[in-house]
Amino acid sequence: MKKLLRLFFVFFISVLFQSMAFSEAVQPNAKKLYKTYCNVCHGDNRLGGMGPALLPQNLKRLRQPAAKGVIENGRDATQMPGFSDRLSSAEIQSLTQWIYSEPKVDPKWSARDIRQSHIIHYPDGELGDKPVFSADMQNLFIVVELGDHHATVLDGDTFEPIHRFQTRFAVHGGPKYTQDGRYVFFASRDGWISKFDMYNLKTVAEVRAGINTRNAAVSYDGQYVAVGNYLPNNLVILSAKDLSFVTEIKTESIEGKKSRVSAVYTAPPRNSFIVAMKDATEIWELPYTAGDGQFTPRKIKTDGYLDDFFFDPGYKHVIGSARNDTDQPSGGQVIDLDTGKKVANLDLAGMPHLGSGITWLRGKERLLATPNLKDGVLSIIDMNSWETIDRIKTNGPGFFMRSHANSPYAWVDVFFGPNKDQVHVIDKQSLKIVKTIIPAPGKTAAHVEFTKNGSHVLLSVWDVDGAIVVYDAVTLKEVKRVPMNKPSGKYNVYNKTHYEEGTSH
Ligand code: DHE
Repeated sequence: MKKLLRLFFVFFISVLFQSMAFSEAVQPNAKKLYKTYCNVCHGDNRLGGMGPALLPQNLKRLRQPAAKGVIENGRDATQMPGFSDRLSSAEIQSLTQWIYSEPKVDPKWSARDIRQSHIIHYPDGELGDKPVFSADMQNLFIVVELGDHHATVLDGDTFEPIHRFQTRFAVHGGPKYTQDGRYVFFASRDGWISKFDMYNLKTVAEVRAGINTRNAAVSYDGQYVAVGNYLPNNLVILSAKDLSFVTEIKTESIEGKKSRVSAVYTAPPRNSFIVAMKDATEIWELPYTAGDGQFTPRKIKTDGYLDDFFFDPGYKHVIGSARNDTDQPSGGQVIDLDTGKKVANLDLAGMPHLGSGITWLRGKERLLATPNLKDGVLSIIDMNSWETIDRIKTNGPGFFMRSHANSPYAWVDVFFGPNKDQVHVIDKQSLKIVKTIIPAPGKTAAHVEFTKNGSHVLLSVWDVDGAIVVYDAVTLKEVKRVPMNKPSGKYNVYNKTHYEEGTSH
């Protein structure tokens, strides 16, 4: 009997080892692989380092098969090497699955972490106070090139690049200028905030303010940078002088429920930041001139979620809409920021992208136009009555919209679908599409910005083999093509710092 038991034990152990060896081959230890191959660049706990954070929240814009391809073959024009010579396909698959899995404990990014990440490349006062090149400093553009994570400073008169420099990985949202146009602040999806000196063409300071960041805003008085984070759930206030940490405001609703921040904006006439919440039915206003360093939020209760914002020119009203919120009575709401009360519901088509909205005058009426991410429809709203006065049919859902007070036209792209290479030009008075431009057949054409005086329009061919295409804003004829690597947004100093009605703020 003892012999039989011993035999059974040996058999059991060998089966166990075999099955362990099998499961090891099929499901290699991703955590161990990460430590060996990824940790050095992507940081402890997948929080990012030289490379981006590898958490589901940060990777949602990259599909799993594409991520697997990056691990196999590397990513062009970055430090990311391919691992197919060292890792088996099963190991790469396992790593891919793991980086898309939720971490066991919520990642933390404390004030201490922020302080420790702070880098001052050039202390205040070390660089000269005069531009190191000659150009109209008000007519410069920053063009973000997503293809290889660079940005280009472009002369808005000659359309010649002046300087090209590396940004952090995946800059998102508009870089924000100080009022004099000397400095510009970038936010990356991984939470890095960079301060760039336009006079000296140098990145002067950087800090990691979060793990998964939405965007940043600069106070009108140039004192503070506010950073809105998904992860952790907070707003971080930095000094605009050197990006040093000032304070953190945990984003908890009136009922004490944690919320991600959808976006933060500056409201110049109000001397405050306005904050959109992802998980709370509230809007926050954060005055920044109280001088007590407290940044106490005024929490305005709203009727439903509002996570995408637009403001009227006087910043009296915020116009908000929710993404994927089917309970919403209509596409959007108008809230009076003084009273905190809703003054109107908006009838908006599809999934509005109010952040890309613009306004213009038609006769005496001020109109608001907003594209939407789901349907090929542009909603036109009278900002006096808040009625939708027109719906312009486009050849597909659009992402960005632009005009200029000096231009008779508004431009909107067709970002999604088979017509993604098209951009419509709309007459602002008749509300008719007068021309559809295809700058590069088959390649996405998106995001325009006007020059300072509105004479020219710069459009992105959103491709690694892409370009900025310059058009005469009146004749709509192409003037120049500047090759660029997946240029996304472009930002004119004058238009941004003067809150031009045809551009985003
Ligand atoms: Fe953006 C601006 C939110 C996806 C490119 N985008 C913004 C802003 C917000 C926002 C709140 C305003 C911030 C600012 O400028 O301060 N974006 C969102 C989303 O919620 C969404 C739909 C999903 C997400 O993943 O976050 C989204 N955005 C994208 C993209 O896929 C784009 C096309 C490519 C990318 O970079 O990821 C993209 N977003 C942009 C750009 C701006 C922007 C270029 C600046 C617009 C401007 O001209 O001001």
